[in-house]
Amino acid sequence: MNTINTTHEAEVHKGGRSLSDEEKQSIDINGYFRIDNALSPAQVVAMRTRLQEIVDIEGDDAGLEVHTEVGTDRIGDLVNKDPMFDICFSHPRVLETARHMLGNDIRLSALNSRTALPGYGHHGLHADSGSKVQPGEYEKAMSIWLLCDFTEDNGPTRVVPGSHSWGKLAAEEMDDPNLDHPDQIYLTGKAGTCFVFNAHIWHGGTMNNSEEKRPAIFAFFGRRDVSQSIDQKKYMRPETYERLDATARHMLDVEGMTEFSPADFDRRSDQYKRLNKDSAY
Ligand SMILES: O=C(O)CCC(=O)C(=O)O
Repeated sequence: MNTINTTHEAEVHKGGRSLSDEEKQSIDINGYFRIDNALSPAQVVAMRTRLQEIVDIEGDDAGLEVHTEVGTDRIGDLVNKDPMFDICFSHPRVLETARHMLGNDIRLSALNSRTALPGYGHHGLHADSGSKVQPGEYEKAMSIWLLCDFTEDNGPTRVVPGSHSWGKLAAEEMDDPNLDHPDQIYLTGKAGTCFVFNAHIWHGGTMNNSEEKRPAIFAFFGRRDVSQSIDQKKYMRPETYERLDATARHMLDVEGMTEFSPADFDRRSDQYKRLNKDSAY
């Protein structure tokens, strides 16, 4: 038995029961899976509060590591911004689901947040991997962590069940991927729920028609032979590295680091100091 399998079994054990055959079959067919109570109510409140603090501190720099988008608050690289987010890349059932989709040898690709502001948030249907893959050759899996209840009104994520296995892109198949797909469903659920979905599934944000923000964290996983959205080694801060255990370092693929290059990130180092100064964690 190799290290990865041993780690995997330990994680499953810590997290209680592992996926049943029925659950695995549903994941294979539908391309997504719901995990209730992945976060406690206290974690939800703490994360929501911290995301807002980070957005306020980062200002116009927020999201620059990955992507910015009008009408949303996006934050990149949450790995290095507060340890409270570590659960999003270490939750046993989430990892087991991602491994069921991709195979055992996975790593974190990126850990970001996206908060749809009132009146915004709609996306065209898309896959988070630009390439068309055949069933069983899946490269990436996404997990979305609900930091408020997702209702039909406040901009829940939509997915087209089964589309991960079609080997086709929404942009090629639909006249207008911004429109509804006849088979789409909304991923609604209580705050603290985590949906894990095959990143090849056609999905997208929807319009937040409520008066409140719709915050969520996205932990993106990929096969280890596929490039990361954020090169975790380049972004790794020495203090983050220190606190991560061997399993977490393996998940981020940053094991054995002896040199860090904060010079590359001078512009941001003050920002990181400010982020960490008042952290209660
Ligand atoms: O925020 C959402 O509901 C979906 C986000 C999404 O699909 C994306 O950022 O690619």
